[in-house]
Amino acid sequence: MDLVIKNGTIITANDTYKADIAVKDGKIVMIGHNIMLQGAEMVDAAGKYVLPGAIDAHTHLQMPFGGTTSADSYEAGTRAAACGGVTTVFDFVIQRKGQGLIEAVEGRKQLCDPQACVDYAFHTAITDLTPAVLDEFGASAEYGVPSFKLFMVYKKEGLMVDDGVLALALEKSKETGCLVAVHAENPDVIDKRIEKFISEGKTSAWYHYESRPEFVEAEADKRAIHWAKAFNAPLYIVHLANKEGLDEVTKAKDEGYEIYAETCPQYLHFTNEVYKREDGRNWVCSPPIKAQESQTALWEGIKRGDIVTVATDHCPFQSYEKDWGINNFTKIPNGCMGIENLYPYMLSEANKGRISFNKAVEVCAANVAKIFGCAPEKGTIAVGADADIVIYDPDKKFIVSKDNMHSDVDYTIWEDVELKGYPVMTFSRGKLVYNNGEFVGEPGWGRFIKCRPRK
Ligand code: DUC
Ligand code: ZN
Ligand code: ZN
Repeated sequence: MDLVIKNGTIITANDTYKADIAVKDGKIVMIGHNIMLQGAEMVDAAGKYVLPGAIDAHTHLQMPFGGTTSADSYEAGTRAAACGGVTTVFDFVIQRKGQGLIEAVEGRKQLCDPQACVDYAFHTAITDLTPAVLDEFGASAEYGVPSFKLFMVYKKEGLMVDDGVLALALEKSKETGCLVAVHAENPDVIDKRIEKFISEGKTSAWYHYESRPEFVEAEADKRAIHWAKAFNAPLYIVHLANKEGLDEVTKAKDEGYEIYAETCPQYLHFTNEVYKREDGRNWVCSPPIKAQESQTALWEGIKRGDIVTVATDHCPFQSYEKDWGINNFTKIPNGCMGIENLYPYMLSEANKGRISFNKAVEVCAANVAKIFGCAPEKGTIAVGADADIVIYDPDKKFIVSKDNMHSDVDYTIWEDVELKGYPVMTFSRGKLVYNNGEFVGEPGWGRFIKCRPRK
């Protein structure tokens, strides 16, 4: 036996109970009372909560974007993940024009493998849906990547696909047990609004929000849901940030369609007021953070179960890169950080009473594993599961600052946010990777997780 975690309160998506956990060869092998094993390392978790590691379903590590590359390498991003209790990271592979799906994934895997400090999996963002790529859906699923993202925006950046492609992908995903995810915003309306604001000299970060407000996202959510319904195909909407789109998700789910909505901590904590700040560019991401009404609706959506996952869209840039847009919001690289803040923030909200701890575990871990095909090994604490475990001190006070974060970025949008409770240890397959403020893992430890297609 390698490790015994004693006296803690175990919290999964469904249960809360006191028990000890025994770990061997990276797996949970026993859960019970008074487990005493010779030679095993003992961790006393009395007064602490013992949770499954979070799974960040949405990251963009070292991604070429916005005229640069996102600032966290695979090493820095997964190091920060470990320190925030995230033990599996789903990163986006961007398919280049003419590239095959598996070819694209293998290229990224080579980059990630020696760097990853926690386990990782991929979704592929399809930018060039040729007949050969469509035929590769099944093979990609067999390879371990059964989920694809389609950008309904970023036309000029060469990432966008049109509705025809979206419809084809949905139809094929249904046949092959894959899942299509969308970044939903309306590109034409955005482009015209940007043109107008720039011509009027309206160049501050506030006009990033104004160029893509609630209705721009809602229209695309509705359109994507329309196509998913037409093919009776499952659909996952990434980073949903607006109330009207969420209402459409609720309606479709009530009608029996398999529609999943994800939101992000930045949409749950901040409102569009941040874009009025002098440093508002630091919060520029797409879709932008919306008004209070949407934020309130997102929390209600989580409680009702219409938003099923919370993930980060972690895509940070250094402050000098954000500064490119001081005088023109269109020059700000889009993206925010959150990989180290996701679980501590959601657990803190649970600790403050907004949601239950079980709900926080459900949306940050259990549901992600189920939806993307890596349950029951990931996302829960159970015999046979990977020993991805977070020990959480509900009494620890923590104020976020760039100085106590572990990524490579020189600022954080979460600066000065006060959290009630904080992770004190993270285990990745039984190995201690974070201990009381310090990263103690190693690059290359993380493994590629092969996800399974849907039945
Ligand atoms: N949105 C961002 O803000 N950054 C990366 C990609 C995206 O869709
Ligand atoms: Zn996106
Ligand atoms: Zn994204």
